[in-house]
Amino acid sequence: MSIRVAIIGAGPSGMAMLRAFQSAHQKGAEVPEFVCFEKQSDWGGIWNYTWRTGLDQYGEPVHGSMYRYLWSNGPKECLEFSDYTFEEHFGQPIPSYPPRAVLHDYIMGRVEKAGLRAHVRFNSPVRWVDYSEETGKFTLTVKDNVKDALYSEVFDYVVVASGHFSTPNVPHFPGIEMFPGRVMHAHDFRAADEFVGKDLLIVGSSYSAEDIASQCYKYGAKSITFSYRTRRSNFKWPSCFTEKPLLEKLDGRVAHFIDGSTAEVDAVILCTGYLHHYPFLPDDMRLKSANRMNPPDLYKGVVWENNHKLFYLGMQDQYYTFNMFDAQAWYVRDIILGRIALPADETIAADIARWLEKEGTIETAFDAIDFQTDYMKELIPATDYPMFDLDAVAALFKVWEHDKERDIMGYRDNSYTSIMTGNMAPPHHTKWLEALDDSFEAFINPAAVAAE
Ligand code: FAD
Ligand code: NA7
Repeated sequence: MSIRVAIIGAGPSGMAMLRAFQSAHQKGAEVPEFVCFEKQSDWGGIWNYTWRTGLDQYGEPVHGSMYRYLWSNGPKECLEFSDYTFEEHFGQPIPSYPPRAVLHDYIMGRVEKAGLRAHVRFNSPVRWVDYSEETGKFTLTVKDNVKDALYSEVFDYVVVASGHFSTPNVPHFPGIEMFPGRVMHAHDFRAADEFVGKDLLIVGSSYSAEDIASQCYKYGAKSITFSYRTRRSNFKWPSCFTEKPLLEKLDGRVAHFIDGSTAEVDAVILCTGYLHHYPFLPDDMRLKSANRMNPPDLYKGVVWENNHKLFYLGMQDQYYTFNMFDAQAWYVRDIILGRIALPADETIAADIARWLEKEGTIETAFDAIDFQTDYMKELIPATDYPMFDLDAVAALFKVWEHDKERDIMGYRDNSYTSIMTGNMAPPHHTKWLEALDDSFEAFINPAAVAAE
């Protein structure tokens, strides 16, 4: 029987794995049979917007955490594929901060062009993965949701690409059960419209908190009160924003904070992050991690230390995204193809320890950017993924951090030069704060939308 590879998830990471195999095949290499299992009815992962929350039509937990009006929160120039540029996809340079639908179109464009859809089994959540020491093979149990039937198949390698920003981390605060307004986690946030004219409490101080607060302000929320646990943000928020320390309790509509201050609010949005959650994996193969730059037990961030036929993609906290998933997928592909030989177990352990120690030295956002840049520098030269100027990407991430500090509501109006093509992005036709239509057409072809 030929070698078989199972990929769990057809989000950007799983799609990178598909593309990595196809790229090798295109260049004449013999590649194994690869099958991707995707629980949603389409690919694109978290970029595949769904209006649903809670459970989907088959009773599966809804994967999507993205909302309407989401625009990229980082410059597209930092995530561009080096083998498929934005210009190649759109036929022209486009502005630096596209809305979700535009980025979704871009990531799908590469795999559609490569004809990879046939490798994906949709509506197919992986329920369980077993590994047999005797045969050295994995057995995957999969649910075919359309046929409403379970089945099993055997594979030589498994690549876990199921994402880690989907299962909400939901802390409890005393009194929250009696709160008379809306309480939700960021995972279930879909549109800012319902919060027009409302006073909002947003718990958390990271990306989801800052972006959901910005969206709600943009679409007409009356006030935003942030509650941070560890650190307040560095941003200059509009005057209707307040930053408070940790929420202590809720008493009716009144939120009490640990410094003794209070605020009366209409709704609570918990932007308290996500759990690494792999309910289809047994303990000895399951990554247990917080959201961090260097998840444990993974050699080069991808190879499971105790079973070198099991891989994880995209499990790091992310500055780099799409091109990092590529770097990882190409690396994993080359291990499977026998182009990269894994060293002895002691060397693997020492390398994991080296990265762990390096992670311990991260103090600032710039340190984290440099850390992930160094990681990219280690992965890409090991494969034929087209190298690009990683120092330029790191520098751009730092410019982006400064742009946000300078103007949190206006940073998306900036334009940058593509590291891949050297071409400058045009400014968007409308300032982000005034751009209420986030559709693909309004962004790419506004003249046509205006003519309608
Ligand atoms: P995902 O996109 O989560 O895809 C995982 C896939 O696995 C999904 O399709 C899921 O259905 C499938 N799956 C899960 N479990 C199973 C199973 N048991 N069986 C079969 N299939 C399964 N990144 C950026 O670069 N720019 C941004 O602006 C940005 N904004 C973000 C905003 C939000 C709200 C969130 C949550 C994330 C954002 N990200 C952003 C980061 C985002 O996580 C990455 O861009 C990217 O989507 C990660 O890709 P992935 O394939 O690893 O995971
Ligand atoms: P992150 O970046 O993991 O941040 C989680 C936030 O939630 C962070 O501010 C945490 O504070 C806070 N948190 C976690 N638990 C608690 C409790 N118990 N109480 C109060 N605050 C808490 O997740 P995000 O959702 O912001 O971002 C994830 C991705 O989604 C990212 O890629 C974005 O682009 C979109 P801490 O600093 O740990 O004290």
